Amino acid sequence: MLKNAIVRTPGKSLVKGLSSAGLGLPDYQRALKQHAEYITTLEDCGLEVLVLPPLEEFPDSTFVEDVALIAGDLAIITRPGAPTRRGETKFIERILADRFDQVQKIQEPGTVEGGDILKVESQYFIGLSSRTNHAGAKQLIGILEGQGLSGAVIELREMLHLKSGLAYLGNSQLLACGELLTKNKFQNFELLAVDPGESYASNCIQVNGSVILPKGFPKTRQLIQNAGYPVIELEVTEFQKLDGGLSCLSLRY
Ligand code: CIR
Repeated sequence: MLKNAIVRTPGKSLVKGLSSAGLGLPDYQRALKQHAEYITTLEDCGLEVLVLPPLEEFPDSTFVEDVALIAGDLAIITRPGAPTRRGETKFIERILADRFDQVQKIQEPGTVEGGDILKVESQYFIGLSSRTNHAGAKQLIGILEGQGLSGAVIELREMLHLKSGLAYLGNSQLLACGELLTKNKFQNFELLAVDPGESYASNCIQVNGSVILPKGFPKTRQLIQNAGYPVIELEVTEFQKLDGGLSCLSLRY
């Protein structure tokens, strides 16, 4: 069971966030409303949510998942590949140092962003992307192995992050799209293929049995419901404009 989530309220500087989506600038007021609904939904799923204040100097800091990974009693502070995001880590480190006995950090020249890390039971898949490099993935796997866990790398060519196109639903079922449908590392899983026209919906999260899905992707909703999971739909359009989505907006543990 997941018990906690950490989120960070977007700042007004959100409009200056990194983006390749080509969907225009986010509307700040709408982003705040969508963020508030995201928090309420996590609470409805049984999580206690710690809401951190905006960090105006870091436009992408609401995507809090990218700067840390929580693995049991250990918090791992990442080292974002995006230079404009690197300074976010010291803020999350302060928060996690108060809550976790052990804190480890990805070190230069390694880069890792949390969006490239997917936990599947006691195993972690790590996407090698423009944000997460070999050195970072190697360090991360070493840290995980020190905890009796394991990690495997997945090479990405098209996606920003691994979780842009992959989600673990539970019961050995992965939701996947695009290049992730053909990776041999997923042989032991049932792959639920997201329609190419709905690829954004691959970034969904399973929280205590329910799947939280972006609103407006009916084929994916049906696919997940057919697999036996209740679906909660949430509007996240303003974060989609910045290549972000449901998983990136929280650290869940
Ligand atoms: C970025 O490019 O870093 C942000 N605009 C979006 C980050 C999305 N995070 C994620 O997929 N885990």
